[in-house]
Amino acid sequence: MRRVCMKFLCMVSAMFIALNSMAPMGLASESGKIAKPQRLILSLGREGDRKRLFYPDYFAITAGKRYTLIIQNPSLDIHEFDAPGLVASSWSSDVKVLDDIGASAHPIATIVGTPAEIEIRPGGSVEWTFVPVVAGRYDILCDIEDQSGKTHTAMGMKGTIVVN
Ligand SMILES: [Cu+2]
Repeated sequence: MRRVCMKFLCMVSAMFIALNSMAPMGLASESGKIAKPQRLILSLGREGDRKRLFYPDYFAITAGKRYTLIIQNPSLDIHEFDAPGLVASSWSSDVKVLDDIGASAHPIATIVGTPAEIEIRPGGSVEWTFVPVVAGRYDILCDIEDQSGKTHTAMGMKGTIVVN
């Protein structure tokens, strides 16, 4: 039993090391320069509203390609972007914190590495640059609770990112 556990642990840690240290494939273009990431926009609610929804609630992306997911909160409430499965199976470059939404936004912090959970206040945005490595279907959630004690996800704020 112990041996099996050790084997499993070794396997998991080898996968973790591989994910964290590998130079993601498919990044270099033929000229040798690193390809620009494809930009995707995810909105946490909509401007001025209190709906508990992601817009859009579905993305299909490709393993091995580099993406910048722009997560913005134009709504009146704080929201989260949680995608634990996707984060664990992706190579993360960095997370930029911006002071606004859209073209006038300026980065005020850059966190190098892997985001655990991203919480964004109204009027802010975050840009997560990553390469999905493992194909699969990953949930996106918002664990913020309303006064009722229900999470936003329980109220409908959920989505899916499919990695092909
Ligand atoms: Cu929320």
